[in-house]
Amino acid sequence: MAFFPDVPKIAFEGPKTKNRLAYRHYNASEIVEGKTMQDWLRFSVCYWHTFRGTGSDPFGSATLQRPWDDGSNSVENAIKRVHAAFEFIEKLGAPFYCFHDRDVAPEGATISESNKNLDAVVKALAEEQQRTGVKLLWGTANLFSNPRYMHGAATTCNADVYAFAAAQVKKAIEVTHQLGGVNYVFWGGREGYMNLYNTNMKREIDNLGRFINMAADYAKSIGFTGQFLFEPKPKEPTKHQYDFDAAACLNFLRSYGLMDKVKLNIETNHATLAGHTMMHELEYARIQGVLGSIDANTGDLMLGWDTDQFPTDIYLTSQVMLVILAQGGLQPGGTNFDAKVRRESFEPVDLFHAHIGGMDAFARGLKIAAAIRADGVLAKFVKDRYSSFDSGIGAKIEAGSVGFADLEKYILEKGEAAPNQSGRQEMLENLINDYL
Ligand code: XUL
Ligand code: CO
Repeated sequence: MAFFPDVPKIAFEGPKTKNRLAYRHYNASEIVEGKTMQDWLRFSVCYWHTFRGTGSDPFGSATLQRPWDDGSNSVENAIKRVHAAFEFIEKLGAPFYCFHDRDVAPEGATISESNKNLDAVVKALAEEQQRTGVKLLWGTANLFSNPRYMHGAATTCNADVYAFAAAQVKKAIEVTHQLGGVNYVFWGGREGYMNLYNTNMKREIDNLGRFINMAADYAKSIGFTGQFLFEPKPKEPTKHQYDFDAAACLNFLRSYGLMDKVKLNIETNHATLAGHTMMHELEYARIQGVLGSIDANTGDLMLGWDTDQFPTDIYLTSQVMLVILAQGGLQPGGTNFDAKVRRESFEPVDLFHAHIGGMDAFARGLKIAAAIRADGVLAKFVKDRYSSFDSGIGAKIEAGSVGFADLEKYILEKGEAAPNQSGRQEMLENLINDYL
């Protein structure tokens, strides 16, 4: 049965095509800097927005037409949805997908029933992975929708809820492992607080540290070798999320002995909500060796919440790809479209337009970033800018061979510092425009 009967397999037709259901730039097998576009980009479709999104908002109900979905919470409906999802992913030609446990299978009245439902749907997912060759980029557990998690999961004040969350994550890691998932994600959900008057922050963060260590121990015990990823987000749903940004997550990972066990999954709209650019967050993670994967989307600078729009801005994708190329890729991570179509884009074909646009924007970003790197203009400018640290007193500072007294002696003898050179920001911004 075809769920998208009017949509053929999406092909690369080049920038001149008039066909809106074709790639203009994403050519999976094209080589850029020694690797295929597919390998650099490792695109992933997210199950929650793309197959569970309804278009409802606080002011109105569902708008999205999903003819394969009967709206029920049955396992049968969930399995039918799996078939629609894999037809979509296969036609798009994305190599990966991602899910939360509760996106793919309905929660039951007890955890045993939920696990049973999940097993039934995982069987269908495994069959579809086998049939199509689509792979699981990451799995995760939804520890925020059920009312039991109102105070958080690993940072809850209710020890039974903590145990419930542990049982849920244990199962989610097991199914991720079973499906050959190459990463497992922890996004904070409700791990944060609304008001310090009722909150023991130290206890909450310590318990979160214990939770992630237990998860890592369990994953190891069952032979799961995928990468664990933390996903920073500064606010929403709680006012203060503990995983505020890459820097806060790094502090957490270092404090709880998790640096060699967990990397980061950086999301554009989360970066901007934290008052950072995506490029800043990516570079911060990269230089510390923890850039694991990305959630590709974009926010709206006029709106202060997580709008999760599909990325179409070539400046943004070029900046993202500059950092990813500098790291030599994201593997085993990838580029997951944690993005949703607007509620006004209610037809199934809009899912194709949205993903094609995002994939083409990233493919262009990849080509633009590679061209900038090939010319070496930015790299040369930055290298020259810091050249005073390559020799003389600068080299001694970086070698750690001088202290404050030596530096004072040096500058007393010299009298004044060498003159500064221009940062040339405007010239560099103009130069980047030449590549777009
Ligand atoms: C929420 C968000 C999540 C995570 C997975 O803002 O980004 O969907 O990516 O839990
Ligand atoms: Co995300």
